[in-house]
Amino acid sequence: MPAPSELETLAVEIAREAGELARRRRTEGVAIAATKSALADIVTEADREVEDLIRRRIAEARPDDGFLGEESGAERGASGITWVVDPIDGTVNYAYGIPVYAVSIAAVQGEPVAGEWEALAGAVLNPASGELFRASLGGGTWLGDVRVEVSEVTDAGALLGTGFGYDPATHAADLARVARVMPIARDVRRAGAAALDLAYVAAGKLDGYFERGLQPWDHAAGALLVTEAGGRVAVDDVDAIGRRLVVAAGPALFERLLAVASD
Ligand code: LIP
Repeated sequence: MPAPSELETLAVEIAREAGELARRRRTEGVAIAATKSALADIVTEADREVEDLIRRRIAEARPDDGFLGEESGAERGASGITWVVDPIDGTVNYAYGIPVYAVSIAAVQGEPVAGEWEALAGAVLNPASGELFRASLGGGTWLGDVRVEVSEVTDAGALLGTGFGYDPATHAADLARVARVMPIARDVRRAGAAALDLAYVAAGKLDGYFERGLQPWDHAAGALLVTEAGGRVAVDDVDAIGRRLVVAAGPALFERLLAVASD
């Protein structure tokens, strides 16, 4: 089994190349390729092209590993390691030209199922800002070459990130969740890219994050960033229609946030 640090180095190298492709395609103009779970759930040609690049680079470097990608699906490997990839997290931002999107790459071991795997390494890169968050199991979380840690919440309340599902039918429950959380918040941010929201919790740029409805590739890398930065992440709560609640925060806030965000 390779050292987590080796997997982190590979994730960072591929994220950089994939991020440059995504950034370049954005400057050339973005074409919507299709809609998926709902009209608002779009995929661009760049999503597909970036994931193809990531998948090829991983296969070249580690041909026996498995792959689980947002756009091209799952393929089991023989090594016990699976790469969980969102080529462009924050796709709607990307399509609108809002510079808040990320390449998210995680290497996990065990069953490639959220809540069952053990994350070994992860990289989350915003190609528009150049912010590169990276972590490996036991190696801490880094923003570039600066080690980062989750925040300590102040008396002013918590600055929280969240998000809403693509299906309008889920928005009433999403808004009710925000209403339940507000009493412990100083404010809420809805940036539109879960991987970056989680990276921001890891770096203390948000005090916490909560969202129901994320896919495994949205949170695989970001959750490791948070735990390696001293934070806690919950992913086990799945509702009756299969929407997973993800909650992340530093130790001082986590239990309170989990209690009010849960439904
Ligand atoms: C998105 C997440 C975002 C969430 C959206 C969507 P995508 O991922 O990053 O936090 O609110 O519904 O899941 O679709 O851009 O990869």
